[in-house]
Amino acid sequence: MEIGIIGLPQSGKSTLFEIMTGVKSRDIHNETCVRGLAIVPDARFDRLAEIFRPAKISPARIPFSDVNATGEKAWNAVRQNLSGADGLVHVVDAFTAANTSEVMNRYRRLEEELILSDLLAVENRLERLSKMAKKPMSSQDAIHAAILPQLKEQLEKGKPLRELPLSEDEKHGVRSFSFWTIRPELVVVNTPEDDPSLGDAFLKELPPYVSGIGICCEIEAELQTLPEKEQGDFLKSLGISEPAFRRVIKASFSLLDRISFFTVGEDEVKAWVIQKGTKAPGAAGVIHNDLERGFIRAEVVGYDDFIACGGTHAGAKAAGKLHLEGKDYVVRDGDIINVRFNV
Ligand SMILES: Nc1nc2c(ncn2[C@@H]2O[C@H](COP(=O)(O)OP(=O)(O)OP(=O)(O)O)[C@@H](O)[C@H]2O)c(=O)[nH]1
Ligand SMILES: [Mg+2]
Repeated sequence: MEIGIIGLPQSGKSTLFEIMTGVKSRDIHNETCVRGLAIVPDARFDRLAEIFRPAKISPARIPFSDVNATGEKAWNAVRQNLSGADGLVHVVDAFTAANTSEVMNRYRRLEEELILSDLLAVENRLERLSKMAKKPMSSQDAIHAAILPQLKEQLEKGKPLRELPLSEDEKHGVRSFSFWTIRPELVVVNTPEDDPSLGDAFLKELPPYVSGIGICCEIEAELQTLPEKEQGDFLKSLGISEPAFRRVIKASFSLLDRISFFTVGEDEVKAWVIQKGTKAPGAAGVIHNDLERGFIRAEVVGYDDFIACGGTHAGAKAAGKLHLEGKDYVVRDGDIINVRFNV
């Protein structure tokens, strides 16, 4: 799981990356791609940590990648380093823009480049397929020949592939292309310090299926240099309940269809990240292979039930909210789980 940060040169990609991960990307000069983990803000996790006061806390984290390359090499570096990213954060510079249409043009410029790059890949492949039309096709060739024409049509309309209603099988069939525009994308508009309305106006003009968030990276970077108490006061003075970078991380997390479940105890309270729809043994396997191999049952209580029952397992059990679940149980976001296993 990984989120790649993309954007035109000097749009604020590294600044955003640094705020989210704490890794000073711009000070690292010998790596073209810097990776860092961002803690996923989760009020439920914080509450559980408060209740258990464990020796160790381990919140959910997601990896972000920031590509440090400029000039001619930049596009190749982005392509090489981000082809494995599952989702994209597209940073758009509004802090040097005069008006909304300028921001929109910048956003479109990169989107169009990505669409064109995907279109070239599709056309190349279709051309090679047409040249070998008389030879027997491999199953991979047949899959590509069946799916690619509709992708081509979509891209020729100037539209991203993610808007096509492709089945999971079809997506799987074209996985090896690492298409840019098939991956989920979050637009982050970097707004001017003195005029957040410019970012808001741009976000309103985006089509409804595009998700976007406004942030002023400059202010939030400054905010992080203050002691925690002063950070809170500063946010209050701006009438903001939470810094925008936290919303960017949360939205990136949801972008990938991930959810978290928790394991709790005096030793450790930990949030585990799984794909939505994962069944109990698969979730157990994220904790440890042995737990999946020797899975017997999972003791499960939903977060809200747990809190409503006084924040203890005894309370949840007495209220009939602690369930024993088997191999077919689909884990829900916020489940507190204890795996029973035998190896
Ligand atoms: N005024 C203002 N300046 C910003 C903001 N965010 C970033 N900058 C500045 O813009 C410049 C570029 O920021 P970076 O974060 O390095 O941008 P980048 O997209 O990583 O740049 P490249 O990697 O060179 O493409 C830096 O000098 C930042 O300090 C902002 O919100 N407001
Ligand atoms: Mg950079």
